[in-house]
Amino acid sequence: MKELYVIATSNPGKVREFANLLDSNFYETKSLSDIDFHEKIEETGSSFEENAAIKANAICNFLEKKGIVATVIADDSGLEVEALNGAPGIYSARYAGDQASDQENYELLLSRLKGNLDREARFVCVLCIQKTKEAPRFFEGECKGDIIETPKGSEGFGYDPVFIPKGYDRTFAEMTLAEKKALSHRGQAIKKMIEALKLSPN
Ligand code: ITT
Repeated sequence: MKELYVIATSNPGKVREFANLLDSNFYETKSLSDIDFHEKIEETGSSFEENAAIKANAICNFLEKKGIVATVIADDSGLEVEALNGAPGIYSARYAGDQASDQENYELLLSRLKGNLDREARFVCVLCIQKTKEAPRFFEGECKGDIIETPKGSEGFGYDPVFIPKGYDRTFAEMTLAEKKALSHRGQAIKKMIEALKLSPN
């Protein structure tokens, strides 16, 4: 029987980046809607790691109650901007308010950086992988870059239109999914997880 993996995110942008993660000959992969999980998980932690663990744990408990044995992969991520002392950080998804859109979030960021010549930033992603009843494991990835002044591109999600990775001249929102994955914080964390756990990627 194939091992079941649940990708514990309700962010459609992340879902796209996790799609086809594992070899379907060996694993069955499900999303939160596939397992009928529609609740909001409160992210009350004070680090990416804590929040990733909270999400993985919530889904593990949900699966356990249903008697389903699975491995859960949760992602907590965000953008740390040097000139803003690491903000928005763990608050990236709700920088401009609880219901804020991606555009409202990056516009607030651009307004806070207006006139500032220091544009250095990094994306961080912490994955928490947890099998029902087992201890969680964590994998972290980062991607350094700069915040531009005017948004560019329509791919990706979140702060992608304002972030150019170091050594490149296009934003993440101007890259294909494959190009972004090769460079991104999420791509790096996924690579570490696959290597450490000897998983078979797609
Ligand atoms: P889940 O908790 O359901 O996974 P979320 O969007 O609330 O979804 P986070 O709490 O981890 O997830 O917040 C991550 C935010 O950081 C995300 O909403 C974006 O604003 C930003 N972010 C993370 N990774 C990004 C990426 O690859 N490109 C652009 N923005 C990103």
